[in-house]
Amino acid sequence: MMALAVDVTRFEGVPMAPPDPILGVSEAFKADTNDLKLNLGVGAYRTEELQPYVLNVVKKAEKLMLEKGENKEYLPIEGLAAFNKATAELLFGADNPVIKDGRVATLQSLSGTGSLRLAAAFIQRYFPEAKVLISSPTWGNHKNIFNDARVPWSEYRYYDPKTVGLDFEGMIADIEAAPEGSFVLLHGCAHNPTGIDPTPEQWEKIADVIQEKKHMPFFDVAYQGFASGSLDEDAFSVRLFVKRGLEVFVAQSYSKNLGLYAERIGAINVVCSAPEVADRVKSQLKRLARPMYSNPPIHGARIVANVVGDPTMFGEWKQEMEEMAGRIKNVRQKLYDSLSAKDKSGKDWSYILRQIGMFSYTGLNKTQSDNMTDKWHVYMTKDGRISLAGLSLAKCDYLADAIIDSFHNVN
Ligand code: PLA
Repeated sequence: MMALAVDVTRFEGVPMAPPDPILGVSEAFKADTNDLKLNLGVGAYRTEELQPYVLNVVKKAEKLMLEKGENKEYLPIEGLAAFNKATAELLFGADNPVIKDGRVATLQSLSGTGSLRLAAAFIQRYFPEAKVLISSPTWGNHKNIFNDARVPWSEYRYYDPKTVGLDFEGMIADIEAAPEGSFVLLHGCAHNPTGIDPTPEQWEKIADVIQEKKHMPFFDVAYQGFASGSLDEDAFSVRLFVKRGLEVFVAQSYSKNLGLYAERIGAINVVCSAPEVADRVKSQLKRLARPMYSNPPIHGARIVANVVGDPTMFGEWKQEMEEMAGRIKNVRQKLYDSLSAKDKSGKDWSYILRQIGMFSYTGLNKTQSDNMTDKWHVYMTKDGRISLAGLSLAKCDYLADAIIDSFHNVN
């Protein structure tokens, strides 16, 4: 019998992968033993005591679920029917004609990321010539998702460092210049990482160009209700495109707004021109999902369906969401106040107040961001993004000191 050589590996050709630019920050944070350390890397909501938060309404729904003694049978490939109904209604509005007409193909999928990935696989299979336009900058994982699905992408201008605002002209020009029939990935609200959203008038113009060029709008909605505190307000952009009668892709996530991060609950919705089209699209999305992960997990879907389906719990959710969004707004204001009071250089910090959502895009470069971590134990992504959801009022002064030092003493 041949002995197996334990000291010989077949994996010589497998190099070490770099840490993930966002989730790798949490790993580095865990390894730091300094008491001052602060994790502003990943966008995960914390209480004022900097503890993870499970919404009361989620605990309530889970208690009811346990009492009912529900089983653990497989879900259908498309997910839990009650969830799919609830999620489309939350997104488009319950009395949106696209829902009444049966023109939306909705599949429960593995949170925002899995939903985007499924849509990317669909694009690769049925639009092999098309490319996806993504904003510069964007959430770091977007590029990975399209790369792994073998979907070509290019960037459109979005952020203008000079104004620390939206490069609207550049954005429109780049979308206009793209080959007809491109997919345009848009952040439904609370753009990650910049926190800069188009105004309602600008959204109209973006829709004009997309419509003219026969592009396909593809929304990533990861923060509905979390940006403004209102589910309807944060769905404004998506609903505007749908109202124009366009076909639209929308990926949804319940990680942030219902705090269900690890439950991996979200959906991909495709608004189609006719019910018969939606049926075909849905059948192909199911066909793609089956060999990838077969069918989605049930727990988070039941939580969402229970919360949205019960008027009392739905009201409680909206209240808790407002409180979370409100806490983030408070630390945003306090950070601005601390920076303005402490910094004697005359620098205008007001862009921090103009940004919305859970992040602030500070403008710190990579070396300055390294200084934040190495000297001040403030963990953040190297693009200068900080998660305000991981910040407390009590830590704002300390953070302001770190930012001022990094801005003025590091190049
Ligand atoms: N889309 C955007 C724009 C996001 O910011 C995120 C999460 C997702 C999709 C996916 O989230 P989900 O799969 O949990 O639904 N972005 C986080 C976390 C909050 C991450 O990077 O995974 C971030 O820190 O940017």
